[in-house]
Parts: sequence; structure tokens; C-alpha cells
Amino acid sequence: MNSKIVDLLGIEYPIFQGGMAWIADADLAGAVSRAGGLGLIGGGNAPKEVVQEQIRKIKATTDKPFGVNIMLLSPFVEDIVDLVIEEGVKVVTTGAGNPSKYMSRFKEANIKVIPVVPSVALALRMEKIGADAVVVEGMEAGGHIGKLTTMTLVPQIVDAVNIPVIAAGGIADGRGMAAAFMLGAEAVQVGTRFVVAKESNAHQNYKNKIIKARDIDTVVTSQHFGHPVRALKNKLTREFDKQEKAALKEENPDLEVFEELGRGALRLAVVDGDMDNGSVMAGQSAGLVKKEETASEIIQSLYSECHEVIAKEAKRWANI
Ligand code: TUI
Repeated sequence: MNSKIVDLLGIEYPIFQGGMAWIADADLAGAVSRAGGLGLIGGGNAPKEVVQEQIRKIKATTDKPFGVNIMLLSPFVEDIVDLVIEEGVKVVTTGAGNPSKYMSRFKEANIKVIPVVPSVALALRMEKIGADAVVVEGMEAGGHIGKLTTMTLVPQIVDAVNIPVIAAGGIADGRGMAAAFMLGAEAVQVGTRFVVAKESNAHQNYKNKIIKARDIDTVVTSQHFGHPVRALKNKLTREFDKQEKAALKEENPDLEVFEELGRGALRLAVVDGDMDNGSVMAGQSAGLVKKEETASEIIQSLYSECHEVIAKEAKRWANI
């Protein structure tokens, strides 16, 4: 198959691994890149030295293209922008905000910039200021999300912009990947299925919780205050719900409660395996994720299933 994104980045398969904070380290991203996808190191809220170590580690294990995801709400965002330029990183994705003020520096450094966008307006703005492509992420995704679904947002952005679109949110197998291509995407980004990759250092409890998850097991917290986040239901999400219900009744709710609840919660789940008090971020596709596999097996399975279902469907339409 041909894909503008494969050509733009020099990768083999039109598959990105989501730049998930705490999870997307050099081991996972390196495995994805070596398998022919685009591995991304998730900057999250990590300080410069930590991300630098991961960048140096991935460079030591592969010559294939990789990228860094810059989480724009990070207190270290300025440092991480400096870092990707200093380290000669070739691809940057951004999330959780508008990267406009860094764009000229990225472009001067010849970095391919691929912002994650939750709306047509932001996609248009990103195209105007020189983004090379956009990741269009629907609210099926895990972690911090926008309001629209992948099914409705991808085609609207495909119609609005001329740069390539990478679809994200809800894609965990070849059927979802094929559907994204039908909507006009040039590539897909997959998060939740890569959390359970063999090379992923996420705590085994985290992986098991995703593998056990059913269709209805994710919830969105902080819908009304702060940043909406999709995660697997647990004691922490129930506590968020309780605090939200209380806050909705107040005239001047104390939003610090939400900051306090969220602080350190992702680390608690990913590193310590605390499935009660940790934030077990995962997308709605968790119900589709059934087993631990290598990154290479995941990419091969996505690609071959996608090919298979497209060929099968084309056959059904061939004589019409
Ligand atoms: O960023 C993500 N997913 C994330 S970030 C994260 S860390 C975090 N944890 C708790 C609260 C907040 C962050 C966990 N998961 N995905 C990409 C994404 N970007 N989703 C939504 C957006 C987004 C939202 C608003 C992108 C741009 C945007 O622009 C607003 C503006 O300023 O125009």
C-alpha cells in the first residue's frame, strides 16, 4: 500500500505508537521503530534529563525513525523543546494543547511536527503555521481527550486540510485500521494495544487490567472541571466522580481537590501497579485487547488484518 506518512517519515508501516506518559519509553518505542512503525517516546511530565536518557537509549538501539511526544501541559515543556532540538530528533508530536509558539523553532531545526488535534479549527490552524501532518484523536482514546469521536472527526478534518491525517482513538486491530483508511487517514496511531506489548514496561497489573477489560469498563473523569481523562474504572475514578458531583453543587468549587487526586496517579498505576489509587488510563478499545504480544507481532497483525478486510470488502463490491 502507499501512504504519504510512510514516505514523509521513511517508516515501513503506517502505524504510530501513542506517546503515552510513563509507558512510552525507549524500550517500547525502540521495539515499535525496529518493527517498522513509528515509535514515540512520551515526554509526559518528565524533566529534561529523564527524556534525554530515553532519547539516547533509543538512538543506541536503532537507526530507524522515531519521535518524541511533547505533552504541552508539562511544567518542563520549554526544556523538552530545547532538548529535541539539541538531540536532533526528527519527528515531534504534541498533545494536550496548542504548539504554535514553538513551531518556528521546530521548523528551523528541520523537525517534522505532527500535533494531536481534537477539532477542525485547531487542525486548520496547525496546517497554516506549517505542521507536516496532524494526529486526529477521537474521544475513544485513553488519557486526556477532546469531545468528538474518531468516526466523525477524522473525515471532517480530512475534508478541511491538505496535510496528511493520522487517525487515533479506538483503533486496536486491523478492522479499526481499515475503517480509519476509509475515512481518509494516511496512517493510524495505536495506544492501548501497545501498553500490553511484551516490550512495554507498564506494570503487569496494568497490562492484566487492560486484558480483562470489557467494552463498558472505561470512564471519563473531570468532564466538568479541568482536563477530561479516560481511564479504566476503579476506586480513583469513583472518587473523582464523587468529588465532581459535590463540586457541581458548589458556587465556587475547590478545584485543587482534582489536582490533588490526579497528581502522581499515572505513575502509581504504571510503575507501582496500584490498580485502586492509580490512574489506569486506557481507551475504549481495551475491550478488544486480549493478549500480550511483541510490538512486531502487533504491527504485523494490524497490517495483515487490515489488508485482509479491505481485500474482502473490495471483493464484495467488485461486481456492483
Ligand atoms: O494528550 C493526550 N493525551 C494525554 S496527555 C496526558 S497527561 C495529562 N494527565 C492529566 C490531565 C491532563 C494531561 C494523558 N493523556 N492526547 C492528545 C490530545 N491532545 N488529546 C486532546 C488534546 C488537545 C486538547 C486541546 C490538543 C489541543 C488542544 O488545544 C486546546 C487549545 O489550546 O487550543
